Amino acid sequence: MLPKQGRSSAVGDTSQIVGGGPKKVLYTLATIGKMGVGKAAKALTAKNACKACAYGMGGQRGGMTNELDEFPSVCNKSVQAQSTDIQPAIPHAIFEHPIADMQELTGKEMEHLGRLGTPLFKAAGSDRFAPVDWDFALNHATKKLRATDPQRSFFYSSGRSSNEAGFIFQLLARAYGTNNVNNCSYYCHQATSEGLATTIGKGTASVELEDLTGTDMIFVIGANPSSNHPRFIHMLKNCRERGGEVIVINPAKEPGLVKFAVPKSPSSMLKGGSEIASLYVQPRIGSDVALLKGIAKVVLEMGQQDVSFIDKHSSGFDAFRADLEALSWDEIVGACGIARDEIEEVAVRYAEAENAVFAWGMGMTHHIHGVENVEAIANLATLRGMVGKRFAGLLPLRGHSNVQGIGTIGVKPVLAKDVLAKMEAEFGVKFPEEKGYDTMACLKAAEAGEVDSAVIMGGNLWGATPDRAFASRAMEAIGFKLFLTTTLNMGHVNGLGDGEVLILPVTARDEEWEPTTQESMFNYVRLSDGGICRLDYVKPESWILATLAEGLLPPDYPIDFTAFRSHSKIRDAIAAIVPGMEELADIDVAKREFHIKSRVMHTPEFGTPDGKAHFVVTPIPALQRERLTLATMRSEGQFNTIIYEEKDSYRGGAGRFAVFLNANDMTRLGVAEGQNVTVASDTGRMSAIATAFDLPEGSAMAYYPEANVLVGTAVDPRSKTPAFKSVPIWIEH
Ligand SMILES: Nc1nc2c(c(=O)[nH]1)N[C@H]1C(S)=C(S)[C@@H](COP(=O)(O)OP(=O)(O)OC[C@H]3O[C@@H](n4cnc5c(=O)[nH]c(N)nc54)[C@H](O)[C@@H]3O)O[C@H]1N2
Ligand SMILES: Nc1nc2c(c(=O)[nH]1)N[C@H]1C(S)=C(S)[C@@H](COP(=O)(O)OP(=O)(O)OC[C@H]3O[C@@H](n4cnc5c(=O)[nH]c(N)nc54)[C@H](O)[C@@H]3O)O[C@H]1N2
Ligand code: SF4
Ligand SMILES: [Mo]
Repeated sequence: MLPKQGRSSAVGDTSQIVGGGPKKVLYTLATIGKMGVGKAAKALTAKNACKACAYGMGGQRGGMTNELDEFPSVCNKSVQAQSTDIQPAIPHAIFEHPIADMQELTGKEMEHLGRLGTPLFKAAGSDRFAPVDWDFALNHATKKLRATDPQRSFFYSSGRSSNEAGFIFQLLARAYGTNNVNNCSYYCHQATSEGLATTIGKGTASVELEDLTGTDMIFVIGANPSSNHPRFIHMLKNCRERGGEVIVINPAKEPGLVKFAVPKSPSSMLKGGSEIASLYVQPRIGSDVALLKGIAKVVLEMGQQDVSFIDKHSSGFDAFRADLEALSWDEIVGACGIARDEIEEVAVRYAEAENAVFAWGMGMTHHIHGVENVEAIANLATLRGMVGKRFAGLLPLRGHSNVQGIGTIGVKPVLAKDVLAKMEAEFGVKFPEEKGYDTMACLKAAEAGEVDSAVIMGGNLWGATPDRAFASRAMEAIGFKLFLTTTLNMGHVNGLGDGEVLILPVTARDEEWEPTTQESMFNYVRLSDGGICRLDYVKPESWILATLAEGLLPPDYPIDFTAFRSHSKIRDAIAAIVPGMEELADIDVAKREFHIKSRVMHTPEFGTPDGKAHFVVTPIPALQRERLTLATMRSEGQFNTIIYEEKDSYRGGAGRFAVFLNANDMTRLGVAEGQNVTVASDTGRMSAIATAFDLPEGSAMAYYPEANVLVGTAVDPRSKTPAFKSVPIWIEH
């Protein structure tokens, strides 16, 4: 039986099919303009958490409202995310084209094909997808997974799915028989989890949103919130307006962090933007440990450390101080390229701050020494007693809207001992004991021919993985791939190989049949109502996973997955198993959103065994100097591998294939502005357009995911995160 086309595509009112041009596949042009005001307003005001970033917005206080009841707290990103979901279904005629034709589309064109409205199947050896019905799809998936040795499978999830879907995803993987279950955080903030564990004994932010309203200093390290966490900019601007300081540490002079025109603020718009950074420090890529140690060294030299806090609430201080005393200024300045007086200026201002918040992003974690970067931040905060009190603390700027929740409820290869024990007790089941694989380890195993099946819930594993050729080899080698997704992306048409592929269409957050929950980077759990019906042939992720479990596990299996079709049953289980999540049990009745217990630290009680904050000695990493060092990052008009706009309005309108270089480096290399060049690394080559940017000499930048052809697969030994932001490159022309 051929499945239905999906309601909105049958109406065909909002999609326009155009043909011709160099691309053989026809694509629909769906934009926010065509969403219609009514549809857009409905999507934005409904009580659902924002789908885009993890800053958090929406939920039971109403769409466009944050936990401080500030309205409207919306930004362009959430509108973009909605514009994607609100599209009609991809017309079936598209699937008459071979997959090779689809590979010619750009990420943006894939996105604009529309929503996936039907399950798709690619048979072994076939060159195209066929729409299939749900019965076939689910039966076939069950059959394939049953025929697979669970140890030769993995489960990957992105951070957009709900706590409810995530919980049964990992439970299904473990019940099936593997701990190879992980999420995109191994490409993202895993270094933060590791680095906070060794220092403050926790893995997430120590502050809540309200703390940002009373702080007088905010460090923004290795992050570009003007594009990636836009609402955070308001807090930076407010901090400046209160007379506080914003200290940016970033090799690139990001225009949106120098000045920002806040749309909601008429005075900011009139003045042509508010000044955001009070100090802008531009270390070489990868050299932050040296800079942060330099700042700490000056604080000590000035005697501005918090002696009483250090005595009562910390350990490891003597070794930390001895290491800094032995460190020479030549070594510090030589490593980071920042003059001693500039470092002193930062330290003097930090010493004057009463309350400081340290925020950081991928510029810290995407390195072979990502964990040390995070530890160096925690050290600097601890030195002045800036963790464990109100208005001060540590704030990793998390990525996907529920990536933190997905980790909290167990989509990870190693569960905390207490969580595993409680899960086993709750269900009366013994789960696998071996250590599961992180994301890169899964792909390395796949490349080695050791993976037969993969279950991939959301995301774009092919596109997000370093070394495009490697990613293709690894994904192609997996004989059966099962994807759950809202839209098609390049990872659904590349890396497929000769094996079988099933792609199942899922409901977006605001279309879920039952309410779901999400956790923001402030440890705040929101309830999303769901309930909007746009496409009539898509299913919730939890429904699909429960059905798979019914087919995969024996009828007398102790866990009742059928009951988990009801999300309140899943929440009961999470509340019983995951410490701090007790309030989840009645969130749908009480409609009371909450901060996860004991995460926000307003008193100096830490999660380490001795209850103290630990100083950790962080050696300055050796950085290569023979070549340029390239960081790959995001543009204004993209959300990870989803490209909404080709041009970056914050970086002078640069296109996707810009390579940003220091002007002196360009002169030295004999490269002119706008010149076509080849960027080469040990891993691959990319054609690019040379673009001068305010960067330190030796540092360069290019956009992800395009530049993933250049990034190698080596990972940080502690967090397993690839070095997406320190790729040795050279320029050919
Ligand atoms: N609009 C939009 N929002 C997003 C996303 C998106 O793609 N688009 N993605 C979401 C996700 S998953 C994440 S993880 C976050 C990412 O948000 P960010 O962490 O802001 O991500 P990036 O753009 O990758 O990199 C941020 C900055 O790191 C700097 N940087 C590079 N190398 C170094 C270094 O060695 N040291 C220092 N100090 N800085 C360095 C770059 O110059 C860049 O400004 O955003 C989330 N929000
Ligand atoms: N070179 C380089 N590589 C990087 C990075 C970098 O800075 N540089 N950043 C890394 C980081 S921080 C991250 S987080 C990863 C991101 O890696 P991923 O999370 O794997 O990738 P995304 O591009 O965010 O995935 C977007 C896709 O998710 C699917 N999707 C969206 N919403 C839903 C939903 O509600 N349910 C389901 N089932 N699917 C949905 C859609 O297919 C969409 O195209 O990339 C990493 N890779
Ligand atoms: S800052 Fe993040 S959570 Fe807030 S509206 Fe924008 S994308 Fe959504
Ligand atoms: Mo991320």
